[in-house]
Amino acid sequence: MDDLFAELDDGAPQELAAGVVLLRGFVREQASLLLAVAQITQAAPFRQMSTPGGYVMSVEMSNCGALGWIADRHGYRYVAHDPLTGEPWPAMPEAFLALARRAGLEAGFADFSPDVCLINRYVPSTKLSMHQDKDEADFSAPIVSVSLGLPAVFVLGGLQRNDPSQRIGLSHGDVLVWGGPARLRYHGVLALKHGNHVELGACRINLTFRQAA
Ligand code: MD6
Ligand code: FE
Repeated sequence: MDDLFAELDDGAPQELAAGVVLLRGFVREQASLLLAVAQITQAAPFRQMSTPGGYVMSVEMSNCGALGWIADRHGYRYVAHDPLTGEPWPAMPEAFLALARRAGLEAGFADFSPDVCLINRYVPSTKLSMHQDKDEADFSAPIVSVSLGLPAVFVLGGLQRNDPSQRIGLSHGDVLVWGGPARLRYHGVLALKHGNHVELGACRINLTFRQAA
């Protein structure tokens, strides 16, 4: 698996496929991002959501921003209030917005203006099944995905569920930007391996920035 993480890392953006750009080690404010995640999830706690099909997702989720992504037995959608607390989602910290814009720009997407940050928490054996991100109003905006903590294997499929897939190792500080012709590609995350991250312990946090409205 190590070679998944071993691609040349000279700090330059790597276009892995049309519209998929990997920015290795792009995050330089890890500690403040993690502090903000702790504050956000104090107000809007991590929770496991249920799918319309009745499965409980193993990933724990929260959100910040004007909208938040939720799953429940009625479907998948964006809502302005946290159903757990009835309160608006916590505001998106300025540092989140700045990071997402900087990453979008670096990957060739100017004017990225996310209104949602979905926060995903993985512990060992947590996985995310193959899916498309298709609950947003406008697919012209990219998605910016920030990985923190334990490394994970991201599976990048095609536009059809059964298309061949490739695997991408994502480590602490890596950012994956994803848009244009790739915007509706299937993708998922393999079961997280056991490990201990110096800052996060046995945990991976993913921040997924989207323009939903
Ligand atoms: C994760 N990410 O990395 C889950 N979706 O934990 C996603 O589902 C995702 O990273 C669209 C684009 C990039 C992503
Ligand atoms: Fe996704």
